Amino acid sequence: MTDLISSSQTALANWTSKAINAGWLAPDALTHITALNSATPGQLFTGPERPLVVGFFGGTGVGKSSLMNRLAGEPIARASAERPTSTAITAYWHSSVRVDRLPSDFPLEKLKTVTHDNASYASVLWLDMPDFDSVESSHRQLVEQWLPYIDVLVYVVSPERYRDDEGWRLLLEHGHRHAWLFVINHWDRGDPIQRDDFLSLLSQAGLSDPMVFCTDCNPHKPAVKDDFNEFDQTIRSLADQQFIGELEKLGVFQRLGEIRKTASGLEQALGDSELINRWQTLWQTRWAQHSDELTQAIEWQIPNLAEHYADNGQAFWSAWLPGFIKPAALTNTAPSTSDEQTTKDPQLLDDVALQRLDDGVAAFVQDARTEQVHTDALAAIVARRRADLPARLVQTVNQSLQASLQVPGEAWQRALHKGLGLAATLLPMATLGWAGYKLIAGFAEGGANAGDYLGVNFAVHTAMLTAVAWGVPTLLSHKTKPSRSKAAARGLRKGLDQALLETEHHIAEGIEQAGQTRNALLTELQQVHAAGVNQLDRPDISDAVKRLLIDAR
Ligand SMILES: Nc1nc2c(ncn2[C@@H]2O[C@H](COP(=O)(O)OP(=O)(O)O)[C@@H](O)[C@H]2O)c(=O)[nH]1
Ligand SMILES: [Mg+2]
Repeated sequence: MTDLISSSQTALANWTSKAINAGWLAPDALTHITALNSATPGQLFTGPERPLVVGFFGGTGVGKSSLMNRLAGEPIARASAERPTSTAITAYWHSSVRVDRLPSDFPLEKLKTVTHDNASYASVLWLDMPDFDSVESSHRQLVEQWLPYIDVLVYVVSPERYRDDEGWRLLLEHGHRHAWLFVINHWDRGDPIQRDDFLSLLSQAGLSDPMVFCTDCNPHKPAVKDDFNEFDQTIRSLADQQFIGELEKLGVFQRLGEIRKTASGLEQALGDSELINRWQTLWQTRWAQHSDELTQAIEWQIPNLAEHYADNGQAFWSAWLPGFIKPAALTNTAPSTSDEQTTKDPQLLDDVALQRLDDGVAAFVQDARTEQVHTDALAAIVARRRADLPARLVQTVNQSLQASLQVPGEAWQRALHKGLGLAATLLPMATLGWAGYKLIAGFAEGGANAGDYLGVNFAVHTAMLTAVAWGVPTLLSHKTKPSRSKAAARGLRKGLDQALLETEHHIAEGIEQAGQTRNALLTELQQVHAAGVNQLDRPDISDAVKRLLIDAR
């Protein structure tokens, strides 16, 4: 069972490291898991049977050591009016008990062991702990180190000091990890009203029917009538293997519960199932605003750019080749200083435009931070995608520009222009053909009316007609030639619209991708649970045990 705790803890730690590396959890998330103390009392012993581990815990001078001495029937623990009485843990156990698995980091110099041969207490291991409220912080450290190994905590108070803050803090913090018994010692000075008040405090802390014993352990005068014998009997009755087994199971269940609680805290740190949708909305809202600003930053350049690409012969001829406009001409990101011509070219994405692009993306990442979710994963994906954006934007605009320059004007304009161009070739040829026919036919008729096909008049008429047949369509063709700069401007605008839409999608895809990593991590966490914390059902607890537990279990 304890293997289940350590394997669950390791599996959760591995998962957490993965989530941290993926940028979905803050680097300190792992400390929550390493801070989990997964020890149980059973881990101190090797054998199948073990004693019940009972610890006395309470403030200075309340009489813990005196109580233990009284139970032992001999002065095993140092009890004294001097403060602090002890800096070590006094352990008292039967000589048959083997505590062979003490953790290696336990300070043995702070453990005083006393063995006995009292068979009626063979199944109890007593621990008298130093005062947790001592000025010495090492005392509290020692107490906290031992706490996970204790089944039953006997919280000893005095009639004057049962409202001890420090003890109460420990009770609330560690309460659900132990079974509890309560002793009001110094009962020779006690009053039943104090007992009732203490009971009501305990009930507020989650113990509705706690076992409280009032004792007088003053060794110097005979005890007043008290509950010492009942207390003694209760401990003996609890030191039963079934009860110990139940407590151990409960301890394992409770520690798995702590692992699960830590895990669910980490799970919540990944946000809820709507997180990605909200991020998408945030991005859309941001982009709606920033793409407008980016359009404005580019728009004023479009006439210049259109003029440049309409006139640029090289651009026109190389329009048939892929990548005819060097990216350097459209953006200043490529190193272009060596090329005089290129540096003078107008740029689609100048510094201002690039800054707008960055602002939009950065503003979104900032918006996403308001979600209380670690955004490193998102920021990294968005940054990678942001780096692609200028080249993608330029490519889309280029394609649109090329396409537009290849078909300038409207279809009818192009048809008319083409028709006129054809006419400028065909009509003069027809005219010359007609003149040639006249000449050959005249000769064939035997030279009569030679003036019709020879002579100055004929030549002048033919030349004039040919000139008109060529000149008129040529002129008209020239006049109807669709404007390349308009076509370029249209191509640039269309390309820009498309590129902005693509930019929105490119980042939205990144957000989706982040969401997929998140879902994969969550699925993996479910698998970690299935193999670990979900393996153990809550054990059945007898009423006798329930009475000693704080509700939180
Ligand atoms: N009057 C009275 N004195 C007690 C009682 N129990 C312990 N003492 C005395 O209180 C002092 C502190 O007791 P001790 O057991 O050392 O307290 P610890 O610090 O909680 O271990 C000692 O001088 C004891 O003799 C009690 O029930 N009544
Ligand atoms: Mg003591």
